[in-house]
Amino acid sequence: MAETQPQQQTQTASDAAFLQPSNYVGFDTITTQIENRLVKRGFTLNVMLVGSSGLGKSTLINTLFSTHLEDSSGRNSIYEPIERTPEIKVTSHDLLENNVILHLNVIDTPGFADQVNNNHCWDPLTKYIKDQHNQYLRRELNASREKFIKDTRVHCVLYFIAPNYYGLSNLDVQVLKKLTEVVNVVPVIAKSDTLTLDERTNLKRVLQDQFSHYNLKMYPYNNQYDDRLSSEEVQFNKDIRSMLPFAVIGSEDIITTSKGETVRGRRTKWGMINVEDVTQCEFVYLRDFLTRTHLYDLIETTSLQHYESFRTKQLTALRENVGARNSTQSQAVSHSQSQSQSQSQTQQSQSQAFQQHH
Ligand SMILES: Nc1nc2c(ncn2[C@@H]2O[C@H](COP(=O)(O)OP(=O)(O)O)[C@@H](O)[C@H]2O)c(=O)[nH]1
Ligand SMILES: [Mg+2]
Repeated sequence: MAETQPQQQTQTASDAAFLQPSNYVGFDTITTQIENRLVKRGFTLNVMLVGSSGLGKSTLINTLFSTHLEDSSGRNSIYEPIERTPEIKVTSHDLLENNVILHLNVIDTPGFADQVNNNHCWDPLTKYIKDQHNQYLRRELNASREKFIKDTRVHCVLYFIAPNYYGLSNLDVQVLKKLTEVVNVVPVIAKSDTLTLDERTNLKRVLQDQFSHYNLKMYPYNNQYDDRLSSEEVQFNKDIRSMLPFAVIGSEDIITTSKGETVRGRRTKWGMINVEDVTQCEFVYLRDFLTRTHLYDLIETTSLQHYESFRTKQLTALRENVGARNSTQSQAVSHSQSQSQSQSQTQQSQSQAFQQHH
């Protein structure tokens, strides 16, 4: 009995407050146990692609996951119609890497600036995002709740900015304002091979200024006081924010270099671009950030921040509605009670009058 009793040890300042068992108990394996469960279930990531038609949305998502997930709209002849996404389209894929299953849902959206009047063209997007939150909330509040609620909430919006010299258009600003309020938005400069290095640096600076001028909060957020994050993570997020938007190039083609290496890239008249070369574009930074360092944080932030604020608003509104309904009902009841009281008083006086009369 005495050997198994945990005893207090003061090893370092940080674990001074913890009791350390004198023998190995094994509860440290809980991390492996959790990992096994999670790996068995797999992870779900829902990525929404937003930007004008032809900015390379489909190509980039295929490049990111090294898989052909979406058809790109490149044409082989002028007679082929230009493919446009007329409505929100969700495609689902199960990817497997070293035993880990990723249920990836790609939400393709109608291109912006495709219409003559682009007013409120963001409505279907914000509606889709809110509808997914709503569905999740309903499932959560169900009396017979599912063991694992299917997660269709959008974890990340990849927002494609055209490679121009002036930065965000008015439409971009309006759309980004709406989106950044309800979802994690990661901005990218599309087709950055069309910009010279100076133009790219300049455009990045303009965009950074516009983000702060219009107060557009891009992901990762400045969660300095978030106790989930270590100081290194806070610093890392700060470094990433200073790099936004990532200047990317997408390609589905595998090409062979003069040295005989096969790389993912674009062959042009004047040479070739290796998409995975960090001296040529920031695609690798984006991929590492989305898949290797922040994949779980995107999912968690969606749940703890965006969904939570939606949930709070909905439940508060519901409570207020119920409260208002109850108070009208109780007013109605008290009104009918006072009516019946006055009726009984009248009856009483009538019966007194009746008795006096007889
Ligand atoms: N120069 C260049 N062209 C690209 C890039 N990404 C895609 N494209 C081309 O742009 C065209 C439209 O791409 P697509 O992915 O269908 O655009 P989406 O309409 O936004 O989905 C295709 O011909 C692609 O090959 C890029 O980074 N640079
Ligand atoms: Mg497309």
